[in-house]
Amino acid sequence: MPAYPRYLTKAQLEQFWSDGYLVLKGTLDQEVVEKAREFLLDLIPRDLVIPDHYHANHGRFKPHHPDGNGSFFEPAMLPLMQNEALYGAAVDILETEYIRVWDGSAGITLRNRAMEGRLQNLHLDAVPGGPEDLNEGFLRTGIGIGGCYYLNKVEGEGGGIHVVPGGPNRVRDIMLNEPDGLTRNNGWGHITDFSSSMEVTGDAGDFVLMHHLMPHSASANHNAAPRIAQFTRLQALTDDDARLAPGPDRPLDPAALGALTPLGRKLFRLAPWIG
Ligand SMILES: O=C(O)CCC(=O)C(=O)O
Ligand SMILES: [Fe+2]
Repeated sequence: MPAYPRYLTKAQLEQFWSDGYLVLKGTLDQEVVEKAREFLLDLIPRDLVIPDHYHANHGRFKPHHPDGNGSFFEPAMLPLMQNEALYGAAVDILETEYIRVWDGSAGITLRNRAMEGRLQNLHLDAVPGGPEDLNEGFLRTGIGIGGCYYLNKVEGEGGGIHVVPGGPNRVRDIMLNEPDGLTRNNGWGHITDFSSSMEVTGDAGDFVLMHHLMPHSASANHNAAPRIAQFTRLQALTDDDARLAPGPDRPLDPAALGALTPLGRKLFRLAPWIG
């Protein structure tokens, strides 16, 4: 009897390892979706004066804190990061219970009919640190997973994230077998090895879960509804790291600390997984 999957179906796990991504349907309750969406909409100033520290490109807005940090760990956003269904999927994919959560940034794409398709180069958000990471194990379960919650319905040409089905397996092969595997495609920030990609549509409350070797990109929104998304990433901890509790990269304020579940405390590394 194999240890995994425990939470995903066998078919979902197989699909993840062949396509490199999976849409987890209905991971969030409607009330959670609405609170998170309201929180993110409130980050767009009513007078539409966009702060210098926000990213704003081609109709896509990425709010940041004035110090340049893009993580939003406020109580309205925490149910997304300590979500049981996403954690369960991560356990099955990363093959460990000891996992940390990070990112927590947001991306809002407004209707902009001047742009077509991808708004960015196909790229990876996480790359191996060096030749020591170029092994099958790290490139499968070590590099982690990440993706976005849709907080509104995302229909075709509605700003959904673009992915390359099967991309992570092809990227892994290139990294392991080509002499320039680490550096090609501009260090994987501007991928030219693959040219076609597809938009992932979904409903409010879905999570588009991708392997970190998935070439991906934001896309243009031709529809009336904004594309409101939050990004959550998960990475396996070693057993040694699972004994430690150094806390998250960005500290949580008292209200956020009070909104954490026991699972959330471990995912944010405020409590150790072991001991
Ligand atoms: O907003 C999206 O759909 C994807 C954005 C993205 O991949 C990025 O900014 O790194
Ligand atoms: Fe990205």
